[in-house]
Amino acid sequence: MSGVELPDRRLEVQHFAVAIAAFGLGAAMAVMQALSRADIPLPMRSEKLYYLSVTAHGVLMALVFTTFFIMGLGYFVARETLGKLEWKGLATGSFWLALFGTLMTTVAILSGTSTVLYTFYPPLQAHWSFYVGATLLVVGSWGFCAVLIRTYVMWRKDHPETPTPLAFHGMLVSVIVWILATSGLAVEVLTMLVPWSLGLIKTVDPVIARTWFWWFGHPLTYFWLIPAYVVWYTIVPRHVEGKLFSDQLARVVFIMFILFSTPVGFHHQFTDPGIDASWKLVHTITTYMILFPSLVTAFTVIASLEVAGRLKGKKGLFDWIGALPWKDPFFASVGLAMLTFAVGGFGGAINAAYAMNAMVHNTAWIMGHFHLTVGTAVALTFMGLCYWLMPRVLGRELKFPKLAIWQPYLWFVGMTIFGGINHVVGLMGMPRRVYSGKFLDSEVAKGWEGMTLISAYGGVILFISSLCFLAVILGTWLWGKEIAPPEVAFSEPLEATGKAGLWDRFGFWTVVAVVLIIAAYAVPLYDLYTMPRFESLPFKPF
Ligand code: HAS
Ligand code: CU
Repeated sequence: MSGVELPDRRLEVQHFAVAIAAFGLGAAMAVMQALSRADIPLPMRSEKLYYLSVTAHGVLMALVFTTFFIMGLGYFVARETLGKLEWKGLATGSFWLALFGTLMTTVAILSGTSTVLYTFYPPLQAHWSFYVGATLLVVGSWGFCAVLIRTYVMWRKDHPETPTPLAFHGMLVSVIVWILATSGLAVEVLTMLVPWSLGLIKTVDPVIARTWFWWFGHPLTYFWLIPAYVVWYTIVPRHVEGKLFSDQLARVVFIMFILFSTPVGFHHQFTDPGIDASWKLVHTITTYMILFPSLVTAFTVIASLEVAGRLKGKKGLFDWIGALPWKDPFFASVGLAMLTFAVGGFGGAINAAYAMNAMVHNTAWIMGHFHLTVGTAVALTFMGLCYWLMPRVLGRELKFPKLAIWQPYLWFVGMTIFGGINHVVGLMGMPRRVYSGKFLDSEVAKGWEGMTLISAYGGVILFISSLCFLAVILGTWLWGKEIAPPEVAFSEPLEATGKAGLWDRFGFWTVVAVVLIIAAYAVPLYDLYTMPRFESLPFKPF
């Protein structure tokens, strides 16, 4: 024992542990899926098992790994920047509730009764415990939101003039986006899916359910992304011995996410009937608004990295790039996540264009898109952050440092192959969510058959990368040498912000966001509920 007294981090560690366990399980399923799509004969390979696995993979990675990781990070940032956490009992209770819900949903999936994929679109119907478990996970996450808001309100009372510490500013925005998003999910699950799965109502309307789902589904992606941006803005510049290029720009970016994350859901429903084209256009315009803060982020983070190089004396046009610590596992993860996001984000702009969306919707392209965005920009940032967090939170030196440095590069290569190929075969017409790339031996499938094999190789590289990550995490946790935890320090901006101002008025921006959501959704939802509709009975293919 090094004799260093560590602060109590049980809450954060519990959250990270659940997140990483979900990641490990999700990764094991992913590699089987990639091989199955390439028609490699696996033992017990079947359609039933494939779709069960895709459901588990999507739920564990996209909903469980992310949510628990973000909650853990939120508590960590709150404690480090505001000095303490209020309502700790609620935080602990919410953790157990969310974990209970997660287990309930996972058991429902693994039992084979809830093969509905991570979007759980009706008329596919799951066992009621799938929906109730997911609800408990969300209710648990609301407890987390309440704790962060309460902590902020109490801190603000004592610091009326201080600008919100930027890292917390970002996490609070993520919380607000989550509350706005999950309000739509609550309507879908509580008024439609739960009563339907319990047999209290016989039918549901798939388009109305999808509309509520995408009210939730798009801001969900920013609930994942914003914490990654918190890392890019407030931890990385400091870590590479640079400075944040502009504190003000970062604050504006986060506030724009409150405003424009939610009123955009129809860009997932361009091909859905019953929604007037003019409303799809409105959501397209807001979608292009929400591209803007990411473009600003690209500018600010690149400028901050350049500042780091300049401070080290680099004077050339690009030599500052080589001066960045590419052999440091944390920086390499984030740097590669950023590079990948430049491509994934560009793909997002293509998806958002009505005419181009028609070419890529429901094809493998979409899989490619979200594996570059959530699967790399976000997930690789979170994995890299673990390398930064573990010495600070556990007071242990990273075990297997060589594996830690290889891991992000393997992920990057694996995902470039997997994501790249899926973009290409998507353009050739390969649908998403298919069990076999042969697609019932159809003629058109011959064009992409060999390529699904290459994408499966990408999947195997990703799996090896996941194993490296898990080995470093477990090794460090169990056997890492005890050290005095390094300092937790956030980036300094080139120019400090003076006093709290417009960008700290979170309540006001939330009200504006609610007005925008009502403007984007009230009329189309009214139309959907009042036009003659055809509801559907449940459908269980397996
Ligand atoms: Fe998306 C579908 C549009 C971003 C996730 N998206 C999905 C789905 C998921 C998802 C999961 O308009 C599938 C849902 C399903 O199952 O059906 N997406 C966008 C747009 C953006 C976008 C406009 N998506 C994301 C992010 C996600 C995510 C972020 C997760 C985290 N997406 C769509 C649309 C669909 C869609 C349609 C529906 C398609 C359909 O038909 O089904 C934008 O937010 C993207 C903005 C990003 C940028 C990139 C900025 C670059 C940065 C990095 C800079 C650093 C560099 C390197 C270059 C403009 C910030 C630095 C240099 C060094 C030296 C290191
Ligand atoms: Cu979206």
